[in-house]
Amino acid sequence: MTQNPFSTVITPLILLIPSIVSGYQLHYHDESFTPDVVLRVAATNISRACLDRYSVLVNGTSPGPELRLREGRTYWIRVYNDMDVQNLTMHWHGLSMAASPFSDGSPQASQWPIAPQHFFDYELHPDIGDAGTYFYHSHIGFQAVSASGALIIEEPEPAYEYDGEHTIHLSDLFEKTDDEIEKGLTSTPFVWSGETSNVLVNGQGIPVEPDTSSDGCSMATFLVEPEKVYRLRFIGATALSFVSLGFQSHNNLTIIEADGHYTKPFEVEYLQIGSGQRFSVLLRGKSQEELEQDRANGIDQYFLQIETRDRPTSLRSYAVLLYPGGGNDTSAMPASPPITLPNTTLGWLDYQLRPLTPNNFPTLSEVTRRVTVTITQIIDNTVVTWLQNGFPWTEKFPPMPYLVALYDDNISMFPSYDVAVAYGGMDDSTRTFPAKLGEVLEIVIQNTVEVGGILNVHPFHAHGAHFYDIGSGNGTYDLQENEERLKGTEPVRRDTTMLYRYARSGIDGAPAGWRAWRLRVTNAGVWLVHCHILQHMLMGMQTVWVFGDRDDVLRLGTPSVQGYLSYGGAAYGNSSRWPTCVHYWDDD
Ligand SMILES: *[C@@H]1O[C@H](CO)[C@@H](O)[C@H](O)[C@H]1NC(C)=O
Ligand SMILES: *[C@@H]1O[C@H](CO)[C@@H](O)[C@H](O)[C@H]1NC(C)=O
Ligand SMILES: *[C@@H]1O[C@H](CO)[C@@H](O)[C@H](O)[C@H]1NC(C)=O
Ligand SMILES: *[C@@H]1O[C@H](CO)[C@@H](O)[C@H](O)[C@H]1NC(C)=O
Ligand SMILES: *[C@@H]1O[C@H](CO)[C@@H](O)[C@H](O)[C@H]1NC(C)=O
Ligand SMILES: *[C@@H]1O[C@H](CO)[C@@H](O)[C@H](O)[C@H]1NC(C)=O
Ligand SMILES: *[C@@H]1O[C@H](CO)[C@@H](O)[C@H](O)[C@H]1NC(C)=O
Ligand SMILES: *[C@@H]1O[C@H](CO)[C@@H](O)[C@H](O)[C@H]1NC(C)=O
Ligand SMILES: *[C@@H]1O[C@H](CO)[C@@H](O)[C@H](O)[C@H]1NC(C)=O
Ligand SMILES: [Cu+2]
Repeated sequence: MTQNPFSTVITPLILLIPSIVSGYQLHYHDESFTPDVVLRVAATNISRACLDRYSVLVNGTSPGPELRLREGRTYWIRVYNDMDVQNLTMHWHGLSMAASPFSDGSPQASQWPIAPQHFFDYELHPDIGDAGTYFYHSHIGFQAVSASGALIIEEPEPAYEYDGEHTIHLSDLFEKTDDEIEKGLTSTPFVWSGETSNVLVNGQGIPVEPDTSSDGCSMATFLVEPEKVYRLRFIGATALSFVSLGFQSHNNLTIIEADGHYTKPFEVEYLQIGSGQRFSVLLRGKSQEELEQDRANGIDQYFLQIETRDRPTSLRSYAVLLYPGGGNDTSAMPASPPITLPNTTLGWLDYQLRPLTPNNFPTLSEVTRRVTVTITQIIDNTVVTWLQNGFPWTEKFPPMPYLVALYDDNISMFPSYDVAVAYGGMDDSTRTFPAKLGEVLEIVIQNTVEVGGILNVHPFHAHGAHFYDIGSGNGTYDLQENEERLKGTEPVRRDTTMLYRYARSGIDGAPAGWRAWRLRVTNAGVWLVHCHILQHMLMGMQTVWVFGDRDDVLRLGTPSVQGYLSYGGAAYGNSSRWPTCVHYWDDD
């Protein structure tokens, strides 16, 4: 990998000096252009928790470097695909209103993937009010199991006071490679990925199997000082795992943020985090007296205990909370689990969190349309596929990204709103859910029992908008009943919430639990709504939503976007070509 791929003089084929097209500036990002952040993505062998695995890494580590951006300004993030074979995109998880039209990082939805040995300049603009906890991750195949990192949006004055903070990034560690997992899940015979072998904290951990050598690996540590208040930013960057977690002897955790939005303080003893979810909690360090008392009883450090839920077996892993002058043993798990975490997960926080400031929750009378997304499963020649309203969606489905097709005037890929409305929300031929700007949707994700009578949980994530979460329940969604439950509550805006399983088994195809959201449709574009479990995504559990009609979506004007319309097009740089990019927010 060369540090400076641009050592030779380059003559672009088409010289595109800043020009204004439809009000947007087109810029040639040559050496005079300095991105705010550079990320280099490569695939290599890496040992984590004493397991060697060929993994896609951002800047050589997993998680990749933590990014800290400020709200209210524009950033250019240059992402290099230094891999030889694999495609890449980078998604800014939760920054739904902050990505310029081609910058959301969803392959075959908002952009062509970044071809091997190419790079792409993402333009982000976190708005005032977006301050919070996010993460970035690849959106291709199974890459996000390792290719992810914390993305923190900072504000001048946080809404809560604290003395310090720690980021707690959770990820899974699979023994099989991405390639083996992808092939197994998508070809005949179907082969499951296997279960996670560890839940890592900031990429660290020790083997969960006690007979495995843990030479050279250790648990993550978090240093806290007595009586100081810390903001702990939890990031659910797991591929599969839905975890419950809590701290030994520190059971007053105050939730202050969920998925990038502040909440009123809400005290809990433990957290549940599904793939894609984030929470900030305040934790106060013990007093000097309490620490001394504990030390007299032989306790000089405290474990963060993490347990997976709703899988065939529960896996337990740890990190360590340290105090100055206390113990610092990061190589051995406790002889027995220091805390007991509830083994049920149903309905956690539902109807309970409140927004810190009024958030314009749409009442039932404002709802213009209800769309039910019914999830079913089929098995065909051993291959297991998830369907939404009868169809799967994966990045392999559309021949080109929808946004590209729309700019290319390819009418066959533009959804018919009328067809969709007539058939329950989805236009079958494009497999998209269109909505008009100004609509207030109620989206119900309705689960059904899988083939063989089993059930799974699904963390559902929305790109493009934060929805108002209006709860979940068993069986089939009942509007009147839920409206009763919503009385006196103030739903918060989230981007990932859980579809629980209310039983371990049932009758194939029977309704088996729902999750409901309300959504003000304001952000024109092409957006994915999908289960955040990477395996399920590969098995078809994704949907595409098109917000706005043609003119709303095509915000940039056709001539200016040419470089975005082909795989490896002029908006994508490589070692002999600088990219030409539309500046959506940046007007310099
Ligand atoms: C990632 O690595 C590149 C070069 O290796 C470096 O220039 C860049 O600053 C790094 N990015 C971050 C966020 O640390
Ligand atoms: C990674 O490790 C595997 C198994 O040990 C080995 O076959 C492979 O060549 C290694 N790949 C690289 C890029 O080092
Ligand atoms: C990369 O993406 C292009 C465009 O979608 C596709 O044709 C190609 O097969 C992909 N390559 C791999 C290795 O998946
Ligand atoms: C829990 O912590 C919060 C914030 O530090 C504090 O306001 C509250 O009084 C504590 N609750 C208990 C029961 O100690
Ligand atoms: C704990 O030990 C590790 C490794 O020995 C060291 O890097 C770290 O600074 C220590 N931390 C504290 C708080 O003592
Ligand atoms: C939940 O945990 C308790 C012990 O803590 C155990 O007795 C019970 O069987 C568990 N329930 C399930 C459904 O696993
Ligand atoms: C338009 O999209 C369809 C897929 O829906 C594709 O088969 C066709 O080749 C595209 N046409 C053009 C001109 O790109
Ligand atoms: C959910 O409904 C199913 C089917 O009626 C029932 O078997 C199951 O016990 C219910 N689960 C809960 C937690 O109530
Ligand atoms: C860079 O992209 C241009 C245009 O697609 C292509 O002609 C050239 O071969 C590419 N260079 C490399 C090193 O891939
Ligand atoms: Cu799922």
